[in-house]
Amino acid sequence: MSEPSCRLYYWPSIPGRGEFVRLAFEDAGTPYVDVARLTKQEGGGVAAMTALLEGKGPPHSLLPFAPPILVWQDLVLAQTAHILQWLGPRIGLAPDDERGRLDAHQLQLTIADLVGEAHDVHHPVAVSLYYKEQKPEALRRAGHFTRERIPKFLGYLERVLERNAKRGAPYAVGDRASYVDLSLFQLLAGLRFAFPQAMARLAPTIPRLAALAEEVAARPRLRAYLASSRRLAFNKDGIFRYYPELDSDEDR
Ligand SMILES: N[C@@H](CCC(=O)N[C@@H](CS)C(=O)NCC(=O)O)C(=O)O
Repeated sequence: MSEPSCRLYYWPSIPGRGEFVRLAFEDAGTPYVDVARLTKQEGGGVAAMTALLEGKGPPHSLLPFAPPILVWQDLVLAQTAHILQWLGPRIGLAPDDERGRLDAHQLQLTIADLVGEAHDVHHPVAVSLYYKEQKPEALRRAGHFTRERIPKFLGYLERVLERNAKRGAPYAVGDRASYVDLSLFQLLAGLRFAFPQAMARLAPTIPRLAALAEEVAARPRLRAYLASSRRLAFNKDGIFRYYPELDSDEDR
């Protein structure tokens, strides 16, 4: 992509939804500016992101609701799947044909749904409350999430891979890796971090997803990125959080 670089605005201390966008840039080797992770002196920090959310972005651009936000020239895009739908074809990480691109977008939206549900496990009542203020509800939600929702979503995604494998490709869409495959890697990494027991139980049912995640992690640029300090670790502030009690085998 031509200069100037895209500017990504996302919370600086969590991988979160921003990571789905970072992975695409990193895999493509496309330069980008991770604005909120720069210092204030460098024109970054959370204040720069807040300014964008307050409408201080390029004139005539749509006001974004929440990060991640991508800015390129006077274009301001929010919503992770929407960002990737725009970015993917420009950096060689989307199918060439329209149908393939539509399929990729549909899968990315499905991934976004699961990401949202993973978040809601530790925040089932309100985003504005702490986890400890909604723990009984979280425990109840976690049981349903790990026993019903993760298997349903991942079972579906496994079947998608199985169908594409019949056409000879070990990817979600088309015959080469797309941003969806990178997102599937990140989704699995997050779920394994947050729900290790549930994911271990489920492992025999998702061999293709597991193999794809390994292949994605071994892609040369991503392998280097994952080993670098640019890659943020999962933690207790992000979307994928590990609370042992939410990953328990107990019936609730
Ligand atoms: N559907 C949006 C969700 C965006 C979102 O919820 N962003 C979070 C950070 S991961 C946020 O800061 N939300 C603020 C809020 O919902 O009030 C997407 O996929 O990008």
